[in-house]
This record gives sequence, C-alpha cells and structure tokens, in this order.
Amino acid sequence: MDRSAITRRNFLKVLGGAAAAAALPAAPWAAEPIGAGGASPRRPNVLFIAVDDLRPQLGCYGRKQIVSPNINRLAAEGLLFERTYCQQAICMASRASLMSGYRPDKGGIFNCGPLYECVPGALSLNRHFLANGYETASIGKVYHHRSDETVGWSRGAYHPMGQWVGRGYLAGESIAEVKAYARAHPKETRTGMGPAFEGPDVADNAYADGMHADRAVALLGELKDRPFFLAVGFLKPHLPFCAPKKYWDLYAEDKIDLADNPFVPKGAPKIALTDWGELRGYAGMPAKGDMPDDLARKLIHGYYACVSYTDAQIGRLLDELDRLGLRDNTIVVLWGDHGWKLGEHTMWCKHTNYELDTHAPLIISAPGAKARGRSTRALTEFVDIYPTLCDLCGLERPAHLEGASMAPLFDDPDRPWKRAAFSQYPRGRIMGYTMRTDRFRYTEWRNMQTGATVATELYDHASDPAENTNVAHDPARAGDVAARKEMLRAGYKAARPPGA
Ligand SMILES: [Ca+2]
Repeated sequence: MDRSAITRRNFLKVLGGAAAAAALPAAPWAAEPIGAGGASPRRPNVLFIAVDDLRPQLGCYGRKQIVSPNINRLAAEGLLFERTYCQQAICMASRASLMSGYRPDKGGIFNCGPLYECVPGALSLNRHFLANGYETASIGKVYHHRSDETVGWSRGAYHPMGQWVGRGYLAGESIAEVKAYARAHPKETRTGMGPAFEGPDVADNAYADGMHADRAVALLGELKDRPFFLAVGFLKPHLPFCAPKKYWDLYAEDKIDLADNPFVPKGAPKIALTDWGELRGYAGMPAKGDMPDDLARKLIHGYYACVSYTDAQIGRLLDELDRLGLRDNTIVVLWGDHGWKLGEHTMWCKHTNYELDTHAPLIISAPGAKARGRSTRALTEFVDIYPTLCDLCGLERPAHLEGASMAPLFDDPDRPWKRAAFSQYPRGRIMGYTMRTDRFRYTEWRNMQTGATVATELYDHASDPAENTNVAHDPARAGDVAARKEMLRAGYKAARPPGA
C-alpha cells in the first residue's frame, strides 16, 4: 500500500488489526499465502451457520412445502444428514452442548444457564479454533446467552436489535438506537409482547437477519486472507414470525395444509406433553385451549415465510464465498438448533422429546470430500459436529468430547454407524431420557433424585413414523421395551460407531 494513501482513520484501523493479530497464538500456516502449494497448506475456513428453530421440512429433506432454494443448493454440494438429533430441544442447552462437545448432563447444561457458568473454562469449539490460529467471529445468535459470546472470539460479537417493524420496533445496531426511535415515535410504539407474526413491505435488512447477512458478507471480505471460523446465527424462523412481505407472497395461505395428526399420541404420559406457553404469550394468541384453524394456517404461513427469508440470507453468504473464490477452501456447516411443532399432536413450539423436536437439519459441505451431493441415514448427534470439524480441519480432538467424528461418513455415507442417538428434556425433578434407534424411539422419564422411572414410551417408526401411538405398555412389545431399556442404560458410549 502507498503510505501516502493511509488516512488517519485507516491508520488506526491498521494499528487495530495488528494489535488483534498479535493477541492470537502463532500458527505455522498463518503466513502461508493461499495457493502457495507449500508443505503446510492453509487450513480450511469454516462458515458455521445456525438457524434458530429450523425444522427439517425442506426440499432437500424430501418435503416440498417450503421454498428454500439456497439451503437445497448447499445440500446439493455437501453431505446431508437425514437423521441428526439435538441433545435437548431448546435453544440454550442445544447450543451449549453442540458448542462445548458435552452432553446436557455435564455441569447441568440442561438447566439452560450460560455455558461458561455451567462448565467454567470449557474448551468450546470456537475457543479451540481460536487457539489453533483461526480468526473466530460471531454474528447473531450462536450461543443463546450473550455472556457466552464474549469468550473465544477474536472479533467482537455483533447483535443488532429489533424484532418487529409494524409495531414501531425497528431493527437497529444497538438497544440505544431502538430506544431513540421509540422516543421519537411514541404513538407507534407499545410495551409488552408484540404479535406472533407480521409481513410488512420492507427491505430484508429492516429486520436483524438481513443485517446479520450484511455484516457477514462484509466480514468475509475482511477475513478472506487468513483461516477463519465465521459463525452466523440467524434468528428466524424463531418466533415471532416476522418477515418481509415478499417472502409471505411465496405462499398461498388457503393452500397451506394443517397438521394431519392433531391429537395427543395415544397412550402418551402427560409429562411428555407441553402447553406451548412460548407461543401463548404473544399478542392475539389463545391463552388456553386449542389453536383455531385459521390462526394455525396463518402461523404456518408465517413460519414458512421466515424460513424463506433466512434461506435468502444464506444464499447471499454462499454467493459471496463464490465471488471471493473461497468456496474450495471453506467448509460450510448449516444446522438448526432443534425441531419445532406446527400443530402436530395439538402442540406448537419445541420442548419435548418427540422426533418432531429432537430431529433437526444438518448439512456439511466439505471441499474435496467424496460424498458431495449425497445424504446419509446414519444416526448422528449434534455433539458429533465438534469432533467432525476438528478432523476436517486437521486440528487435534480435545479429550473431553462426548460425540464421535462423522468424518468417515464423508468417504462412505452408507457405512455402519451409531446404534442410537440420545436426547433429553427435564420437567422439574423428572428427566426424560430418550433414544432414537434405527427403528424405535424409546423414552424413560426418571426422578433425578431417586432414579425411579415414572413413565415409559416406545414408538415404532416402522409402522408409526409420526409417533402417534405409545406402545410401551402393549404386552406384545415387552421384549422390545426390555431391550431398549438395557440399551438406554448402557448409554452413548456403548452405541458408538464401529471402530470409533
Ligand atoms: Ca432454537
């Protein structure tokens, strides 16, 4: 650079950049230029995309209702995991478990506190990448708790504010900006929870996720010359279902199907169910009882619109990777933090041990992998993501990890794999432990103090993939229950993949 061209502002930026770089551990490959072809090729970048409350109801999962061309495009270039399970179907614990590599029993992660309060000093995924010379940057909702976004990132976290536009809450770069708007427009703003959905005719970056994409695109340009781990957490399709009108316009509301199993699973224990309080708190939602059909259709419409809105932002990130020529050296990971119910079993939201909530999307595009554009039916878990990324990037796997690396599946997606995937959900003093095997979902609700089992569920996916009937108490199933009980007690270590 011609020094005479350095303005004072740029000079400060250069100084700031040097100070940040000096704080990073030295890495032998850090000085290697891209494509130098030397003995230590540059480690791959990681673009790590989290999508809040995303169901695997996408074209690439064989479901046609939702318009998600960009996620489908990523799947066409990567490996799609058909049967991945979160460890607990709620934002905080799912993310803390995934990012730490621990299951939710570790340090009481299941209680949903910040990761570094549950497990002080945890060597999280981003800390591990930072320690190995990566630039680590966080945009949007990666962890649930803001305090977790202050540890292990070489770039400060970016959290624009604002959920609603129609009620006068605007997206803004800071709480102060949103409050300033509210003061200037007192008639437009109200207090309390806003509506559960809205679809104003606004630009994508009127809402936070468009701003997340703007920042991510800019940051890709800044980070392109060093190995980076860029985490981008999109807020939609989490409630409220607020998205620009053009995404609502992708769907005809009168053509939207309601859930085809609007009943509680037969024989299910009450403790397995929820009253979906998360949704009831929004303006206009029923305080109790069932969801009226017209409102249900509107909510499903809003959920679909939000997925399409986020999908468009993901497309911008993929386009920018291509434009910068980074695609061949960047691993792209896309995960939803858990499933969601849109009226199935009379329920909404997450917070159960059912397949609808524990089953989540996962796509990993790894340059050079044999299994590009393939899918695997291997049973996998979110705790497997951390060790997998270590293997794909050539980093040592920390000893504490409780998952198994899925790297072998990139060579052979059909190879024998785990015998079961494990999830859990607490209800007061009772913990529900659940296990998905190739054929069954088996769940035990246990008193955490006495260990006594208070309820048992068995769903046979061979005949009942929607988990509509609990057959745990059918005498003809006693053998199936006994075998699954033993397997659940043996735990995840006994269910590991052959050779892992
Ligand atoms: Ca979530």
